[in-house]
Amino acid sequence: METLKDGKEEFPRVSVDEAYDNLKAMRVHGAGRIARYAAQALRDYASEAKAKTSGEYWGLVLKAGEKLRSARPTAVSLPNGVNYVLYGGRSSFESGATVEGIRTATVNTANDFLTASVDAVKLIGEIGAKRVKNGDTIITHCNSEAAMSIMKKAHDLGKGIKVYCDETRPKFQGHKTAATLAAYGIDTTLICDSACRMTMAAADRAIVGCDAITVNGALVNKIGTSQVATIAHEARVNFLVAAETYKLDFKTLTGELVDIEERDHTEIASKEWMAHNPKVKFSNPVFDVTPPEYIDFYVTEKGIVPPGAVFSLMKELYQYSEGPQATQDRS
Ligand code: RUB
Repeated sequence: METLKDGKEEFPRVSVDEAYDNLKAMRVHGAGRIARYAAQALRDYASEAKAKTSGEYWGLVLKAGEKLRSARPTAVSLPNGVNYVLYGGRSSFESGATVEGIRTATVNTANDFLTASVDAVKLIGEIGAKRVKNGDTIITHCNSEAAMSIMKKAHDLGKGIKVYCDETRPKFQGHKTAATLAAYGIDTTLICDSACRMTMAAADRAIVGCDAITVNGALVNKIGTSQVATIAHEARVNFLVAAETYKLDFKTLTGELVDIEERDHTEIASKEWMAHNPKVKFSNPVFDVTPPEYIDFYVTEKGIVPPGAVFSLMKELYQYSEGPQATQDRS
């Protein structure tokens, strides 16, 4: 999906239904981007929805938010982004505002989120690049804007880094990462996922992105990330995770688990092959969990966070979160 070139909006304007379809089909992917895409679609819907009463209007906006939230289950950035947008409108609705008042509050909060999300990626780059040494060889997995922000900034600082990108089956997001980094002028090599252990011998650091952070400091990210982390651990290679704080999964505070998305099996075998091999079963989980022991630290827009400090950070930020947890007793 192309971004708009006018410098104002990251994504073309779409209806909520189109946004849902594009998210589901992964025409827009990556945790930060899907959050901003949904926030922008919800903002545009809220800016135009027609209703006679504030109750009716708010009901429509909530329903649109619900639909967007349900497009992909694992990346918590999606519900967190949508809930952030709804937070502004809800406060306004609950204080008895008119349709126009709620509309303005919702649109403004959405714009705040979009700006904060883009700023966070930039800040993560600045903070993370300080942890990269001159001449480092880095391994990355999948396609993370936040992880690439660190690598780009390290390159800008003249650190002369080299990057190996895992291809990241089954959807090959690593190709996109390799193309982006090479176009940026970084010395980039694409490897197949199975070459990760062989390549790790030459690496100084692994840097990956994040779809969700659980209360115990574990990372949920694209399938294969935990293999990279295990291999980095074995080779005593520094493993860091670039993550905006809206990837904290607050529901894990109360013991809920992160739902791992299972996608269509045609992503791993063609229909024809399946028809020829009717006895073969398929499994296509697209995210996995890396235990906190294998993570050196998270790089967030608020600074470096070791996995053991995630609980404290969640507690600190909890009061600002919105969504199912916002209706729970916070005492
Ligand atoms: C993308 C993926 C990325 C994270 C972080 O998965 O796992 O590493 O989303 O990306 P998918 P970012 O392609 O299935 O969405 O740093 O851009 O938020």
